[in-house]
Amino acid sequence: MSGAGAPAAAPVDCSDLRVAVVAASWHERVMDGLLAGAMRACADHGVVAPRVVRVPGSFELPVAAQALAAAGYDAVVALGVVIRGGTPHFDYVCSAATDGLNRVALDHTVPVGFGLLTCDDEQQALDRAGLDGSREDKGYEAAAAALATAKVLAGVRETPSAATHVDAGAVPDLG
Ligand code: DLZ
Repeated sequence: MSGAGAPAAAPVDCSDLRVAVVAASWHERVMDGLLAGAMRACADHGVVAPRVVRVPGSFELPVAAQALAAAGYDAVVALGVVIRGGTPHFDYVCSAATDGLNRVALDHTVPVGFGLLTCDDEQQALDRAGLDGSREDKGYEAAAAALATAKVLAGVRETPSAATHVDAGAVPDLG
């Protein structure tokens, strides 16, 4: 999967949202970049004092995300880096983290930003970490996606049946 095709969206005001970031601790330099990117996204969207929780590894991200969702946060951003080694361990950690985070989002109807890098080597991770010289800023992207989705969900809850958006390709209701 390449980063091409990502939407260019202006930050929306999220100053009314409670936001938590859960970050694993393996691969410190990459994690520092991801966490800084997520915090930059929160600031750009007006989030006040996002809560940051650290866990040991990416395998632990879902249980912490679940606790944060259950505690009432409107959006959770999950950050981690898993680097492929010589055994199938990589696949187990990646799929447990991915499936677990998705389950938290669906069970709690809370967006969980997916800032988990699953890389063949450290250079691939550095390229995506939002550091000087990185090509991409996945921590920022994951946080921005969670915040934008939280605003969408808030709008759905406020006006569950309103037709508030018709895009250019939509067929008008003539009835
Ligand atoms: C054990 C392990 C390994 C080998 N590699 C990584 C990694 O690259 N990134 C990461 O976030 N965590 C790794 N872990 C730790 C597991 O995620 C988990 O913390 C341990 O298996 C303990 O449950």
